[in-house]
Amino acid sequence: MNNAEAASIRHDWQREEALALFDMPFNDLLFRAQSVHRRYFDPNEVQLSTLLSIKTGACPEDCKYCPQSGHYNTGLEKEKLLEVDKVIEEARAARDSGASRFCMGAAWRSPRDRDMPQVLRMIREVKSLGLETCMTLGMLTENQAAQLSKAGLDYYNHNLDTSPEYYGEIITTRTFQDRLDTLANVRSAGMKVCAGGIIGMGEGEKDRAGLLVQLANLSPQPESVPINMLVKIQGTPLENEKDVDPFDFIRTIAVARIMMPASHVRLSAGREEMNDQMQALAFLAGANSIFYCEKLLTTPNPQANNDMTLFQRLGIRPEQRAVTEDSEDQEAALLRKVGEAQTDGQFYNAAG
Ligand code: SAM
Ligand code: DTB
Ligand code: SF4
Repeated sequence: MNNAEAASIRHDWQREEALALFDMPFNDLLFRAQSVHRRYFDPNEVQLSTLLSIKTGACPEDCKYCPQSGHYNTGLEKEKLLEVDKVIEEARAARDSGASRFCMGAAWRSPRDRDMPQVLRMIREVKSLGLETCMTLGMLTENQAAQLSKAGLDYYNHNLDTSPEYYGEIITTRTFQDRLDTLANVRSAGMKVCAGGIIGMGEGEKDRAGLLVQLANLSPQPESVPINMLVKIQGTPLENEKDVDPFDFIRTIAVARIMMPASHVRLSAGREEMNDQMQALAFLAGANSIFYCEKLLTTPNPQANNDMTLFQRLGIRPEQRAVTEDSEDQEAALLRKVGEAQTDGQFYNAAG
């Protein structure tokens, strides 16, 4: 990013301005988002992050969307903190199938001090494979954030989820301010911030605008902005929520791209419910990252082969991680994946 690009990033967004973007004609909005996107990114590159649940279920928080909350009966099988070796095995497989970042998620309100040594070992080992590291473990104290950063954690994911006004409708066991406090601790410990939200929880357009204003006005803006479409989970209070209009979801991506021009915007949960055309529109609107794994934390996600086939059809390349000795291996692995998808007959043969 050059100086002019950095200087044009704003931290004084007003909700009315964000709402005005949402209200633009769809084609005008997409054109503007794509124009911004091209000033900051290669429009044909998408970053791949693989996700692994390192501790599953029985969470004390009451997030109304979440299959892992202990407050609802979702039939989920709980799992205690995974052994480091198991995590390494999964991280190596992610690297070999072309992911550049490995994200580890735990169903905690916040990590306990006695879990920290195991968590820190995970970070060191995953990093030594040449992958970028990301964790999402709930709220962090300053001291915990410093420990994670020192072990080599590149990114911390902590979502604001929705607008400050709607937050209390979705979660009562913590406040919006608690989320902001953790994000501040992550920043001051020197880690990159991954923060976004969920669309489809019954919120209005003003809440979507309010969420994006909160994210964009963080200074610096989050490097990574996951936009999740609610995965409706039986047993949670949001199980019968109405479907999001796909165009409204795409609008949210486009507005995020315009307001946070230099951030990676991730097309996150919900891709199982999206057809290829909708995903292509999301990339056109400025999404340039996905979760690349057959399972998110507890719910299904598209198969790697299907993602590679879609990328091939759209001429999209996976973004390579910063050059390391292993990057040639990574390229070879990706070519192999594409080759496998071709032999599986997944590609449309234009030659007949
Ligand atoms: N417990 C930690 C926390 O809440 O910060 C980390 C894990 S939590 C599962 C990570 C994020 O996943 C949540 O903040 C939420 O945005 C997203 N998420 C959880 N359940 C979801 C669902 N059913 N649909 C879409 N996104 C979901
Ligand atoms: C994020 O924004 N989405 C991911 C990740 N950060 C941790 C989680 C999505 C979870 C979807 C429901 C599940 O699989 O449990
Ligand atoms: Fe727990 Fe995180 Fe799920 Fe909330 S979103 S219930 S904090 S795992």
